[in-house]
Amino acid sequence: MVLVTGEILGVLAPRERGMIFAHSPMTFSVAGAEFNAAVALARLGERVGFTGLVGSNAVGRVARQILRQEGVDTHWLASTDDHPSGLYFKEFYGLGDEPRVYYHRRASAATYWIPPALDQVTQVGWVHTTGITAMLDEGLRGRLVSWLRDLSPSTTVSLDINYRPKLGSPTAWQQALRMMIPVCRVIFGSPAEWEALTGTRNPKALLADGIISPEQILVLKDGHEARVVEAGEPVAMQPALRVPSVVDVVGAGDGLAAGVIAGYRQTGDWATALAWGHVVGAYAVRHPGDWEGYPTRDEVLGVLG
Ligand code: KDG
Repeated sequence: MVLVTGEILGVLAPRERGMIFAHSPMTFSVAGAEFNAAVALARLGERVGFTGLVGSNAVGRVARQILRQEGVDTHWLASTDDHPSGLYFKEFYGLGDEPRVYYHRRASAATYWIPPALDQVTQVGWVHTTGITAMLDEGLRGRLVSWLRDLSPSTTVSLDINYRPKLGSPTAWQQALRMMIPVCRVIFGSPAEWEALTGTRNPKALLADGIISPEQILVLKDGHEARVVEAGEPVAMQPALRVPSVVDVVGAGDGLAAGVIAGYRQTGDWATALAWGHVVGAYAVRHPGDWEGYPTRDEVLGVLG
């Protein structure tokens, strides 16, 4: 089983491209990088659970409904009346593919999450989280890092860096990653994220500088290709899929990570895992919403033939 942890947010996005203005018709959904990954993993046939804390507002209620509908185990998802779940606005405006995002998440329910006791996660073989969670709150980060450190050595821990400059300065991100990286085995990140946060995108330099260790696996991804690097050496590479047009890029990276995790767990082969990741990322960008367009396992296998 894969257990995913992080913050679940409400998402408000206008129905049409353009700036949000008075009386803009809006759609409401829930997302968050780790929520997205959990949905993708479930669609890909993994047994998945989500651990986190949601408010007892509409965000928490809808999140629980969606996770259950998608087949994600919500047994480890707690609710609180004391703090609301966070929200974000997504506004498609301007020339680029990336929307503008506005966060409303300070001191949200998620920052008060208490990790499950270790004897409740003995059947978990893989734990996935992202740098976003580590950046939300210092206390949360401390609890997360010590929980990850105390997990059984047979549990693989993966981290998607998910650099979001709005959540803190590069220095604050560097501090968070210095704590997170040593407790993770598989680290997803784009070459641009590594460069912004460490000064280099070269895996050998990351090793030489002691930022990563030889036992760690890097999944380097960008819009063009993805690579798996072990002990500084590339072990697999796959070019990204071409898509006719991009509708919404948000959630593509989470889907790619989930595709790689599910693909690796189900085939044991990194090149196949990257191919799965690209199909999930390609489906994601073709549909509005963070996670709504993720494919099922059968759809992934259908594309790959
Ligand atoms: O990767 C998708 C996330 O960016 C989105 O769901 C919101 O969690 C979020 C964040 O911090 O940007």
